[in-house]
Amino acid sequence: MATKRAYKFCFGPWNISEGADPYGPPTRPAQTFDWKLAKLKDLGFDAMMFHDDDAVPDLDAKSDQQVRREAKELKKKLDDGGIVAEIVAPRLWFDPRTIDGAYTSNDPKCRKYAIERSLRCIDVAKALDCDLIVLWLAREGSYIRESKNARQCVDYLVEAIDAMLAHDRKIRIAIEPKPNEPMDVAYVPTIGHALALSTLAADPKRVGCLIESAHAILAGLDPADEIDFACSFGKLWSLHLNDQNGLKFDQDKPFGSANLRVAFNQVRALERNQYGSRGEFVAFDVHPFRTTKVEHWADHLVNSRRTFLRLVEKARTFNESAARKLVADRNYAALDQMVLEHLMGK
Ligand code: XUL
Ligand code: MN
Repeated sequence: MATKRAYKFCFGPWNISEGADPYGPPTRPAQTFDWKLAKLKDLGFDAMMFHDDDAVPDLDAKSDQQVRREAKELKKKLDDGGIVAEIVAPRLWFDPRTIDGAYTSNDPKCRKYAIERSLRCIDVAKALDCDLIVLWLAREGSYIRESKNARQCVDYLVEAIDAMLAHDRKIRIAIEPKPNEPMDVAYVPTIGHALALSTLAADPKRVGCLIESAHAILAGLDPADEIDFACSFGKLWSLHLNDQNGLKFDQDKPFGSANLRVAFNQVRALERNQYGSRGEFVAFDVHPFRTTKVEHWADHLVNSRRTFLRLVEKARTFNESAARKLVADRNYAALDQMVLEHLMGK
């Protein structure tokens, strides 16, 4: 390996979650933002990712001036701790106005709200000195196919993206696709869709993507191939590593927890594309298990980073020339076993 790059890591306040699920209440007490930030620093992570209202709580109820002031106060707190804000994402799935979609709602007043909220999210990002906005298009899709016009919805999405690009000439947008949950069927389910959408934007150079391992798996894809695909276009600007055990609810398991080989191949793809060399971060969008005790609250983050770094070692010590010979000989049985032996420690 010619370059031995170091990676930079981050997570969001929502990744120290309290354990509630649709069937039961929290299993751990709520913690303050300051506690979470202190934890992030103690664990030696480099950056924090934010939703707009993680940065400025209850932002819809506040004036523009107040939002900017609180964002600046947060910036100072981050600076004091030597932590940067990696991304800011508009949370467009909680408000009653986003019940039937945000940018693609059938109601023009709701679409207007979604765009205005996104512009405020950009103001928050600017105050945090962050130029990357993440769009997880949570409710852009349908529960009932006939309820929306999907052709029209593509135009709505482009309109919203263009409004954001015009609001600030410096910001970039990374679309985070997910095929389902909360929607039955999402309009932007894969990286191919995200990148195709970017070509319709007013300034396609400023629209890229974020890959989340679990979301790719939910789309029936291999996240490593999604990484290579996005990197072929120079569009992988952020990353949510985690794991997912098959096609069910979005699990956000620790990285490598369900399928170590799929995790290995993601790391190999990141290595060959030199992910991180242009300042990109590795984020873990992972959650503690519901059963996790308070004293083990951040272990899923520490474990994900540890697994990632162990797999970087594995990728760097993989016998590439032996693998190439097996490929040339079309001896994929031996190649398959060689990968397993390598992962098992030989
Ligand atoms: C949802 C998800 C979100 C985004 C940020 O599945 O991954 O946490 O990463 O809005
Ligand atoms: Mn995510």
